Amino acid sequence: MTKFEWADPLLLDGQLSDDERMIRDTAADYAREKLAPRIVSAFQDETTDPAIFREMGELGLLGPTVPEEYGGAGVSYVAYGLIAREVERVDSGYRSMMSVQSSLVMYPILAYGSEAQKQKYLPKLAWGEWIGCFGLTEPDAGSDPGGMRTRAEKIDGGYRLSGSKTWISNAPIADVFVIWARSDAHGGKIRGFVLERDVKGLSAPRIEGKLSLRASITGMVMMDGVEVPEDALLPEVEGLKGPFGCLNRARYGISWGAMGAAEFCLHAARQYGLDRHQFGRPLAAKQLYQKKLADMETDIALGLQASLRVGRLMDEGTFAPEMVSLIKRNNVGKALDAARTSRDMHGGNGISSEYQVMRHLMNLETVNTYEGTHDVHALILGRAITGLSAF
Ligand code: TGC
Ligand code: FAD
Repeated sequence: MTKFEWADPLLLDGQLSDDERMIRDTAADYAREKLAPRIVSAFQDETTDPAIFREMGELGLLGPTVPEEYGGAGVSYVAYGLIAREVERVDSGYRSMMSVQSSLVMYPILAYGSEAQKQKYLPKLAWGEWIGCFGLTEPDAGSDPGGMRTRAEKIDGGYRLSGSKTWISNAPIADVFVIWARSDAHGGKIRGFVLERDVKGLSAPRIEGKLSLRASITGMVMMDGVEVPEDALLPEVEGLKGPFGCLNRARYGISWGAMGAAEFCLHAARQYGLDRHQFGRPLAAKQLYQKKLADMETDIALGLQASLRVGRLMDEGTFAPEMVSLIKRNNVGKALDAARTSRDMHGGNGISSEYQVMRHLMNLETVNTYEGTHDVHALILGRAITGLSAF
C-alpha cells in the first residue's frame, strides 16, 4: 500500500524517465516564472510576445523531438507531451505557439523536407530565431481540407501559388509558412511548400477580436500569385497524409496540454473551496463540492494515463492515428468540463480574470475545435469501429 497523492493520483511521475522528469521540470519552471506573470495582461490586451519563441528555443522546448544535428533536443514524444502540459497549465495559446512551431512546422520539414531544407530551417526554428506557421484551413475548407482551393501552378524554375488560408496560428508574425496546396504538376495532388515572409504576393493579416486564445496571434494567409523556386516544394510527401502526419503529432501534444489546463482548474477549485467559507464551513467540506473535485480528478488521471500510453507507442513507432483521435477528443472534452465546473465552483469570482479559470474555459473552446473538431474525431473513431464513413 502507498499513500494516495491527490496531485498525482496514479503516480504518473514514477512512470517517467529521469530525462523526462528533468525536461518536465524545466518547462514547469519556465511556465511558472516567465509565462504565468505575463498571461493575464496578454490575454486582456490581446497581445502576443514574439520573444516567447526565443525563450522557449533557448530551453530546448521547440521541436524537442527533432534530432540534435538539426538543432532539436532529440527527446521522446512523452517529453514533448510533458512540455505541452506544463505550458498549457498557464495558457492554451502559449501551448499553441509551441506546438505549431514543433509539430506543424518543424516536423514536416524534418519528415518530408530535403537535406538542404532541414539544414536551412530547422536550427533557426529550434532556436526560436524564426517563427513558423502551418496553412491548411481555408475559408471554405475547414473540417474537409480535401476541399481546399489553393493551387500551385508549375512555372519555369518553380511554382506559382494562389489562394487563401484562414485561422492560421502565428501567421502575422511568421517568418516561415508551411502551405498545403493542390499542385497541377502533380496530378492535382496536395503538396507542401515552404514560403518565406518577404516573398512577393504574400500577406498575413491578423484576425482581430477573438474571445478565446487571445495571447496567441492568428491570421489569414493571402497568396496572390506567389512565385517560389523549385526547392520550396517538400519533396518527400504527397496527398493529405502529409498534413495529417503533422496533425497526429500536434493532436497528441494537445491531449497532454488540455490536461495541464484542466489540472490548473482542479487545483484552483480545490484551493478556493478550502479558503472560502459559506454556511459556516469551507465550501470544500460540502458533498456536492467534493463530488465535482472527484470527477475532475478522475478525468484528469485517466486522460494523462491515456496520453502517456499513446506517447510510449509513438516513441516505439507503433501508434495508430485513431488512438490520437481518441485522446485528443476525450481529453479536450474533459478539460472543457473541468474548466466549466471550476468556473462554477468559484461563484461570481469565477468570471474574473484574476481567478483565471474563465480564461482557460474560453481557450478550451478553441482547442475543442482546432486540429479536428470534437465531432470530427468522433467520426474518425466511428469509421474505425464500423468500417463506414459518416463524414
Ligand atoms: P481520408 O480519405 O480519410 O484520408 C486521405 C489520406 O490521408 C491519410 N490519412 C492519414 N494519414 C496519416 N495520419 C492520419 N491521421 C490520417 N488520416 C488520413 C489516408 O490514409 C489517406 O491517404 P492516401 O495515401 O490513401 O491518400 O481523408 P478525408 O478527406 O476523408 O478526411 C476526413 C477527415 C475528417 C479525417 C479529415 O479531413 C480531418 O481530420 N479533418 C479535420 C481537419 C483538421 O484537423 N484540420 C486541422 C487544421 S491545422 C490546425 O487546426 C492547427 S491549430 C494549431 C494550434 O494553434 O495549436
Ligand atoms: P467547420 O468544418 O465548418 O465545422 C463547423 C461545425 O460542423 C463543427 O461543429 C463541426 O464539428 C461540424 N461538422 C463538420 N463536418 C461535419 C460532418 N461531416 N458531420 C457532422 N458535423 C460536421 N488551421 C490551420 O490550418 N492552421 C492553424 O494554425 C490553425 N490555427 C487555428 C487557430 C484558431 C484560434 C482557430 C479557431 C482555428 C485554427 N485553425 C487552424 C483552423 C481549425 O483547424 C478549423 O477551425 C477546424 O478544423 C474546423 O474547421 P471550420 O472552422 O471550418 O469548421
